[in-house]
Amino acid sequence: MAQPCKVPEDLDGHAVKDAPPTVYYVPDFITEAEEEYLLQQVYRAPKPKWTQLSGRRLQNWGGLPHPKGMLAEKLPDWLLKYTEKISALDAFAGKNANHVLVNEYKPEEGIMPHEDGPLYHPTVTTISLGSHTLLDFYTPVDESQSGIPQTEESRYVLSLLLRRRSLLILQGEMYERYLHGIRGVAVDTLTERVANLSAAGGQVGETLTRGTRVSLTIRHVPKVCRANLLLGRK
Ligand SMILES: O=C(O)CCC(=O)C(=O)O
Repeated sequence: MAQPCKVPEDLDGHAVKDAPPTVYYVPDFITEAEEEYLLQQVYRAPKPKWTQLSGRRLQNWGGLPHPKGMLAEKLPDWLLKYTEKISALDAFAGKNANHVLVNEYKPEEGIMPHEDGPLYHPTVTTISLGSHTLLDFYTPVDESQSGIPQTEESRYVLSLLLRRRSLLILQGEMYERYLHGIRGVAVDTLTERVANLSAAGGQVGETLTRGTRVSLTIRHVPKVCRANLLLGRK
């Protein structure tokens, strides 16, 4: 199979300094062979594993997150390898990643700006496969400013260019305060608002045509046991 993926010795060297704390962007976290292998595994999953949503489809691995915690299920080996590698970077403050969401976006598909919520706090990590995307960040609607129209455009803060095979780690303010989303476009134009432009090897004014992108969103979700879930206990 594929070569082992590269674990960066010093994550600090991958911090995106032009974004609020904390973003790490690791280009070429996995090799081309690993990317191909992961895509094969994603597309080998049985059809019922996919859930079609508007603008994307997804697979859920590791258990169904619930506000009280997750009834954990064993991850398949092809995902376990990556949850372990990323946990070894100490991305989850000593905890182990145990949940993976696989999202597939065709060109012109995306995801509305949203927060992931406190359950996954404080870290989300993403491996991108098959195509780049731009992940856009927004301030939340400010309820105290009800007289002023707050459009997506006026709340837009910055973007991150996620190249295929890269790893993104989001923590702290970037995770807790800002909403994130992906515009449903076929072509991205890079601007000076792309905070990791040089780390991702992009140039202002460059246009990038989207292909089908598969993202592996890897997190730690607190577990709950079935009895406690039924009794409403954590
Ligand atoms: O595909 C991505 O990189 C983002 C996915 C996401 O925001 C989500 O699943 O909540």
